[in-house]
Amino acid sequence: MKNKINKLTFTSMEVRKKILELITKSKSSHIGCAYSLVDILIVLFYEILNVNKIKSVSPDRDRFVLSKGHACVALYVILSKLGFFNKKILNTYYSNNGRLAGHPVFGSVPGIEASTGSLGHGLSIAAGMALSAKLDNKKYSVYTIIGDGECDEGSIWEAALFATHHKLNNLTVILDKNGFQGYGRTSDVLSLEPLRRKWEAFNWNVKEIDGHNILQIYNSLANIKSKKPLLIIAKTVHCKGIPFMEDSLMWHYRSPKEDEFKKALCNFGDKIK
Ligand SMILES: Cc1ncc(C[n+]2csc(CCOP(=O)(O)OP(=O)(O)O)c2C)c(N)n1
Repeated sequence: MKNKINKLTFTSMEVRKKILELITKSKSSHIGCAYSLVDILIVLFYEILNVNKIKSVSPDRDRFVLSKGHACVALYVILSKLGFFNKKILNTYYSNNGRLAGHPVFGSVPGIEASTGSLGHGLSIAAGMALSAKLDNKKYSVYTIIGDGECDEGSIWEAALFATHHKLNNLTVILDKNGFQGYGRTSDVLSLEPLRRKWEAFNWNVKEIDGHNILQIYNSLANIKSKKPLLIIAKTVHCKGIPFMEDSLMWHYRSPKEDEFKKALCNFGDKIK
């Protein structure tokens, strides 16, 4: 397990470095919220999801929906590393007529199961997929990542009701609790607390983890046995991995300037390609 964790930690550094390069080059946004979910995405795609079935679009594949679609650059980097599409395509991120838009588009590249970005909808889509699995007697599982600010959307709570009503124990939601949304701290804009008790009141099984601790992420996702849908509240840090950019709202929308890019790059050392 120790080796596995070291490998995944190394991969997360590689992914973070590539995200930094892509966001800086394209002058796009959302580095903070892409970095907060990198470790979760890596455990999902390298350890939990049946990736080969997803690649071959098997009807039995697990489904993953990135509900907080604005963080999709992290997903693109991981999909390209896993061979879902040619790495050259990655360099067209955010460019005119490119396939990798600033928000995920269903069918743009393999591995994107839903168009998201308008917040509050990914969980409903995932719940529909989970219900579909039940109706078709299929064994696949459905996973989605939502943001804490995204929980301001009423549709999140409608989907939460729907999932327990239909006993969707094949549905896992990971809530990336980085404490920010577009214009401020989530606690200042619209407080969600007591968050755990709210989801429990909606009859969900709830776990709380450190969203950057690879072992905790893995343990929370492996061998899930529950009669209810599962919500994992992952406490994360906005822009985790670049200390001078961590936990600052600025990095929701701003992209690094040349000097900031160079300073940020120092965090990754020579071994990270
Ligand atoms: C329906 C909707 N309203 C507003 C936005 C603009 N928007 C993009 S990201 C964002 C913040 C979302 O916060 P959170 O879900 O906590 O994600 P984070 O970026 O903090 O990871 C907002 C408001 C949107 N994409 N969709």
